[in-house]
Amino acid sequence: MSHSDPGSQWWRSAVVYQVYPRSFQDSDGDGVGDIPGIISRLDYLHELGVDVIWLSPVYRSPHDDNGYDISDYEDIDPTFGTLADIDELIAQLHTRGMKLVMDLVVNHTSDEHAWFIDSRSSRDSARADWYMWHDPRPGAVGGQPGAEPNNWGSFFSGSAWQWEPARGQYYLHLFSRKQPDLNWESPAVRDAIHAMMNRWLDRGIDGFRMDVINFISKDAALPDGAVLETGFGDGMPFFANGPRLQEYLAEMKAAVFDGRSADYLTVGEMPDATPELAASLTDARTGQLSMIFQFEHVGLDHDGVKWNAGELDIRDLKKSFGKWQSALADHGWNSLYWNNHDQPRIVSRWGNDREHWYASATALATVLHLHRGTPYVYQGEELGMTNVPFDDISALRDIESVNHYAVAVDMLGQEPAAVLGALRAMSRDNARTPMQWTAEPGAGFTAATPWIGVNPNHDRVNAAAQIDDPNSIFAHYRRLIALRHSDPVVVHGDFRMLLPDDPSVYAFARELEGTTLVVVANLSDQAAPCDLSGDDLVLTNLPEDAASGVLAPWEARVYRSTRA
Ligand code: TEU
Repeated sequence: MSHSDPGSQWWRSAVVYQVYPRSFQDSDGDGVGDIPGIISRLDYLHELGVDVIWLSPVYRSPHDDNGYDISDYEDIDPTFGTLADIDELIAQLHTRGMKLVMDLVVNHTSDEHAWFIDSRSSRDSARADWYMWHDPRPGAVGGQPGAEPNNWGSFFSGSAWQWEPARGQYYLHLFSRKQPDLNWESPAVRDAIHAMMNRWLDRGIDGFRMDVINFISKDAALPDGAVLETGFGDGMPFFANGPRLQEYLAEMKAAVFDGRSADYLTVGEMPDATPELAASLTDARTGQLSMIFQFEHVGLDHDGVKWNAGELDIRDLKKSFGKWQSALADHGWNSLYWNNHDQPRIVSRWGNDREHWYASATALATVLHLHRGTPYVYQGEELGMTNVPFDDISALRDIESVNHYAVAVDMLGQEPAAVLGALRAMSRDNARTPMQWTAEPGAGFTAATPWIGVNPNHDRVNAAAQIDDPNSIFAHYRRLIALRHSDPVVVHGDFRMLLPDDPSVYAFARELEGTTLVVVANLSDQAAPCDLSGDDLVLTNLPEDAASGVLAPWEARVYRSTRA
């Protein structure tokens, strides 16, 4: 990523499409998606108009966390294909003028990575300090409850520490015990990661999405955190946005990107990042990343425990997005997303996937894509894919969901039906069911038994029913992407929030050199008064003529005005 010429930042006008490889397209009949399957669908993505694929991990992995537990960064897991397949994907994308961003998961590896096998073997091994090894609490007996170095809990339930008898020490795992955290204090760890990244760039990829990259610098004191309802401590204040984070990212930029003439897309996934940190990290003049994924908006409908999620007040959303737009307005850059493989489907979460499925999906898309920043489309979002009516815990696959159910029901004594209800609303599995290509059994994803069940509504919600329909959600996404590619105001225009206190209408303006776009969207099930408009109606999601002064439920409009 070069900062020498901000204009070279191609990713400011790009739209990124996230592919979750396990669920996108199966080509070899094993019920799991693969790289040849992705290649077979590139014309569909080119038709949609997206510029970049962000590919979730396809590296060798035991799949404890569906590939976010990597055992070899430089080989492809046989489930997904081979290195030759990834080279073909790169070539096929570049032939279409598209790009490939790979997932970089370097806060942790799999416990089956050669590095960890070496490190856990002995305190004197060549990689003894490559992971976060710590002695039991003073005076405690290692391996006994309460002897862990601190009280942090894992994101996937239980303690964040695992006892290793061979070393007489614990290792830290913020996620599953099969995902040990790397020790970024070690220059050898950083050098090995930089070398791996350089070899992937030399292979022809166009950037990285960096998994929980703001967790790589921990507070060396590893203090206990505030005790949560799980009974474990909240370590987030001590491992997120740590003291050496920007130093490590600057070192990575110098070692990997600066010496290259090309400009790369780098997006750091950063739970608990602040606008101030993001403004510094993404500053086109002095920053280290193109953009980050911040998590403030996807935390607005719950109290920090996503299983307690409730309704969203769009005034909170306007306040949050408005803050992030302002904070990064001068020299920074936002990412824009509703969905990814960790979030429930937006049309079910904040839209209305029953009475207003089409209108709410397209209204939410219009609001997001007309903000200043790079939009991300998660596979199936462009079709209005919905959450899944999981009827039993056995239908879920995600370690986070399965572990949560076990803790909530077996340890906390919560009602199974209530826990399943919370999973139906917020489980990551909602985003991970097979891509819905057709109405046939298997949804055109596979002819075999899929690794996770297909959403029963694929008979109605599928690509075949939409790609040739000008009034489909797919067609609306295609129009939004085309507008970004054709109108410089969408990419470069200043942002100004309007009607911040309106409980239903989300409205804002984008302005560039005398041209103004006004976006108005009624994000509610009731008609809403709104007299904002402009000279020309550029885009709308409802075919009826725009009645003045009132927005129908989930009606969205984009107007353009040009000052002489
Ligand atoms: O997610 C990190 C992260 O913040 C998630 O744990 C998120 O907070 C949670 O899923 C919300 O319930 C990244 C990857 O996107 C995720 O798929 C991995 O499980 C995780 O890191 C570990 O690699």
